Amino acid sequence: GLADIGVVGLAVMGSNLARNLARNGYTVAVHNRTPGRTRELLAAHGDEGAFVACATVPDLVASLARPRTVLVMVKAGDATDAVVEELARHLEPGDIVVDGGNAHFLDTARRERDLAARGLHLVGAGISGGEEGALTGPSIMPGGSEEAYATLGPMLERISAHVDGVPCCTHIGPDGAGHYVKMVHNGIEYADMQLIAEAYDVLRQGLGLSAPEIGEVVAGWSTGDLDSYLVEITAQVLAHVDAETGRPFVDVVADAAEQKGTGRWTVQSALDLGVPVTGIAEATFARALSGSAPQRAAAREAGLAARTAGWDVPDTPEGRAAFVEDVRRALYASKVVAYSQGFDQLAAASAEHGWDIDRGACARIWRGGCIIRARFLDRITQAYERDPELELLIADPVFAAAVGDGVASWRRVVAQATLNGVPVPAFAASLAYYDGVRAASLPASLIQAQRDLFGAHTYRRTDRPGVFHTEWSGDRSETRVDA
Ligand code: NBP
Repeated sequence: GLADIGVVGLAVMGSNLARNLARNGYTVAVHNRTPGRTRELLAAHGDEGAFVACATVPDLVASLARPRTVLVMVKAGDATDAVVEELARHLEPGDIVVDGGNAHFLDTARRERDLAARGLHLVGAGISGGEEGALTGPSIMPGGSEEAYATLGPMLERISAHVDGVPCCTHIGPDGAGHYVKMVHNGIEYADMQLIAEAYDVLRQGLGLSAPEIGEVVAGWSTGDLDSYLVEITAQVLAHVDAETGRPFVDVVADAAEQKGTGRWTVQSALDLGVPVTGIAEATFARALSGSAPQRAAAREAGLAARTAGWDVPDTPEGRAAFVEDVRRALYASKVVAYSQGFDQLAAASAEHGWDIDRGACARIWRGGCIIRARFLDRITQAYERDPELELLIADPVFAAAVGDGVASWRRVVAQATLNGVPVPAFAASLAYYDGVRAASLPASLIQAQRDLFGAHTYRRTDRPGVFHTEWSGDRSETRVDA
C-alpha cells in the first residue's frame, strides 16, 4: 500500500521521528540527499515498522497516499528552502509539507504564502525534545492551516509525548505561529537554565558547597515547586565526576556557554514588540558574556576590584539551611517571572500577527517531551483556564501568592549576591521587573518630562485628560496640544 507520511532528511532528528512514526504503526517513506543515511536507517532499524526507502524526491512523492504529507527535517535556512522547493515541484494541490526544523517564524510565513499560492499547505512545526524526544515522544508545536491540521494533527498527536493521557501537541495557529511558540519556548529554556546556574553559583560561593553537595540540594528540589526536567538533569550533572581527573565534572568544563540563536531571536522579536522579557534577555547576554574571552581577560588583568561585604549567613546548620531555602524560593519566584514575561510575548505576537494563540494550551503541550517540561506548567494552564484573557501571569491569584511568599527570600539572595560580587543578572532582573510592574508609580514621569524638554515630545498629566507641552525655552507656559 501507499505510505502514510514521508520524511526527508534523515540526520538524528529525521531518522528518530521516522522511527517514532513507524513504531506507531504508520508506513513511512524516507529519503535523504546522501543515500547512505537512508540505507543506514533501514539496516539498523528497518525491523521496527514499515519503511519505504526512496532514492529520489519523485520516488518519495509517488509512494505517498493522498493528500500527501511530507515531514522535512533538514538544516534550517537555505537547505529547507531547497528541499521545500523541490517537493513543491512534485506535489499536487492539497498536499502538505511540514517543516519540523528550527526555522525563523518569518521564513515560515514566507514559505507558507509561497506554497499557498500553489495550492499546497506548508506547516511550520516546532519540535522540541532533541534526539531522544524525537524517538520517544517530543513536544510538537504545529502552525499552518486548520485544513492541514485535520490531516496531519492525528499523526503528530500520536507520536508526541503524552502527559496524563493528553498529547503534547496542539494546533497553535496560522503560518509562523508554531515556530514562534517554539522560539519562545527556547527563550524560556535559556532563562530557566540561567536561573538554575545562578542558584548554583550563589550556593557555591555563599556557602562554600562543592558541586556534588549542591547536586544533593538540587535533587531535593525535584519534589517541590521546582520539579522539572532541567532541575533533574542539573542534579545529575552536579553529581557527575570527571573520570580523568576525579574532580567534579562541572569544574573541568570550560565556563563559556554557546548558543544556536533561538534565544537571540526571542529577544529580537520581544524588542520589536516592545515586550520586556528581561529574564530571557539577561540569560542570552549572560551566555554572551561568558564567551567574551578578550573582555574577561582584560578585566582579570586590570584586577577589577570586588570589594565584597562578606556573606551574612550564620554558620550553623539552621542558618545554612535557611539560606538554601532562600535560594530555592528566589529561584522559583524568578522562574515564575521569566515565564510570565514569555507568555506576555506570546500574547503580544499573537495580537500583532492575528494568530489567536491559546497560552494555556502552550503550557499544556510543554508539560512533556520538551526541555522545559515540568509539572509547574499545569499551574500555568489552570491560570489561563481561570482567565483566558489574563493580562499578567503573576497577577493570577495562585502565582501572585506564590511569588509573594518568596519575595523576602528573593530580596535577601539578590542583596547578598550583589554585596559579595556574585553576578545574578537573571535573579536581579526578574526582581526589578517584579518591583517595576507592581509599582504604584514609576520614574517614567521624569523621563517623559525630559523628552518634552529636549524634543517637545509632549506628556499627559495625572490630574486631567489631554496631551500637553511646556514652552521650556520660553515662559514655561503649558499648552494643550490635542484639542
Ligand atoms: P541537521 O540540522 O544537521 O541537518 C542535516 C540534514 O540536512 C541531513 O539530512 C542533510 O542531508 C540535510 N541537508 C542539508 Br544540511 N542540506 C541539504 C540540501 N541542500 N538538500 C537536502 N538535504 C540537505 O540535522 P538535525 O540535527 O537532525 O536537525 C534537523 C532539523 O531539526 C534542523 O532544522 C534543526 O535545527 C532541528 N532541530 C534539531 C534538534 C536537535 O536536537 N538536533 C532539536 C529540534 C530541532 P545529507 O545527509 O545529504 O547531508
